[in-house]
Amino acid sequence: MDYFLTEEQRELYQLAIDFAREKIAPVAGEYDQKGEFPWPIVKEMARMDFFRLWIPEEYDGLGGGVLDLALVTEALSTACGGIALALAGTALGTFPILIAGNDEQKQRYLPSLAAGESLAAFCLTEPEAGSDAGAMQTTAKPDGDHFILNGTKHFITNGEVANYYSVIAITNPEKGSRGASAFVVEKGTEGLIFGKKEDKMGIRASATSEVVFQDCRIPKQNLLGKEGQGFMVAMKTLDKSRPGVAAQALGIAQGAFDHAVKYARERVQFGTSISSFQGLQWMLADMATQIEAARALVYAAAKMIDSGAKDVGKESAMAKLYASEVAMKVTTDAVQIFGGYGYMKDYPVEKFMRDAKITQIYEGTSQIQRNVIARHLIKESARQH
Ligand code: COS
Repeated sequence: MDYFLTEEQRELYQLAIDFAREKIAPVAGEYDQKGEFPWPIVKEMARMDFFRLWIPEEYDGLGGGVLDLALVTEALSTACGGIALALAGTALGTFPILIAGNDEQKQRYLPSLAAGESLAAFCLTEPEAGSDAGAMQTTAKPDGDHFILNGTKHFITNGEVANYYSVIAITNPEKGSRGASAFVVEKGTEGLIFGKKEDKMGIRASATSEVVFQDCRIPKQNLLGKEGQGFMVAMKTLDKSRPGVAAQALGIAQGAFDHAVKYARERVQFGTSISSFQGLQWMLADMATQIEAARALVYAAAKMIDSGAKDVGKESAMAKLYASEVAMKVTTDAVQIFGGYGYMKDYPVEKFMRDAKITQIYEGTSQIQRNVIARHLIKESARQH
């Protein structure tokens, strides 16, 4: 389908697809099996300038937007959603700096992130604050020219491998989530400790770990925006990043579909290619249609964000909800088309199915996306009537 992308965007997508085929696909299985962070591929992605995409030109970026990032994330995810996450997770960690950082902070952090010399992570989730992000307990106490952070963030993408951590912590406990503030904590700061490294079902090439703050003292200059704006910064970050998860889901679905359709052509049962059976044809037709519908929603949400639209929460949540549900459905159907072979690790589709599952969970579960969408719908209706 034609989404009327610019010539540059088509080239960018093709570049990333070629990269995915040549550099990621051959090693995706090995990284998945070992659960290892793909440093050599990350270095190559940096050489391809993928980390510059969403960073403004004045900070050594390419000045692109969420759509550019989505195109590359989708393309890389057709080979491995876990490896693509090194990039998308860094974008997520960078967004609070872009949203709330001052020029000095941007100058300090963005150029090395743009070059891919540093990676970023976003620290919001805690053991007791997942969907209810406002229930976070990590504190940042003012102390002269510093804040002292204490608490545990967990399930942090790029945990341990990142150099800069965008952290949301409570500065005014009396105000609950309205008393949260956003900070950057640099790797190497005393009291920034990496805890348990998670052993995951899917996206196993992505590093996920606990990030613990123990009397972690950071300068006041590391506060992003104003005190009390942290929850708002977190929500705006998620509004901007959810189309990226949707793009990851889309790529995973596309990758699984490509394998499934090829297999359906080649596999012979009852003396003929299984692709000649109508039951299977209808599955393929539904999978392709769902993928295309997800793509339309993801690109539209990304374009809306890039246009500077003020409130993108609903569209962003819709894209993430729909694309992640499609990813789960399509990858499950791909395993079904492969039959018993699909269930075996010798074939690629079971990995796509494992990788798809997280897209329905992180950066807000499908249930939370529905809550966000419904809140917007009800507010819009109240405004109209
Ligand atoms: N943009 C800007 N501000 C926002 C916002 C958004 N998208 N969403 C909420 N806010 C503001 C509200 O306007 C409100 O501000 P005021 O106090 O000034 O009115 C404040 O934030 C609190 O909002 P709300 O009362 O709606 O927050 P809730 O605690 O009810 O939580 C949900 C809302 C459930 C949507 C939020 O907790 C959420 O997104 N949870 C999922 C978190 C998540 O995705 N976690 C995954 C890990 S991150 S990788």
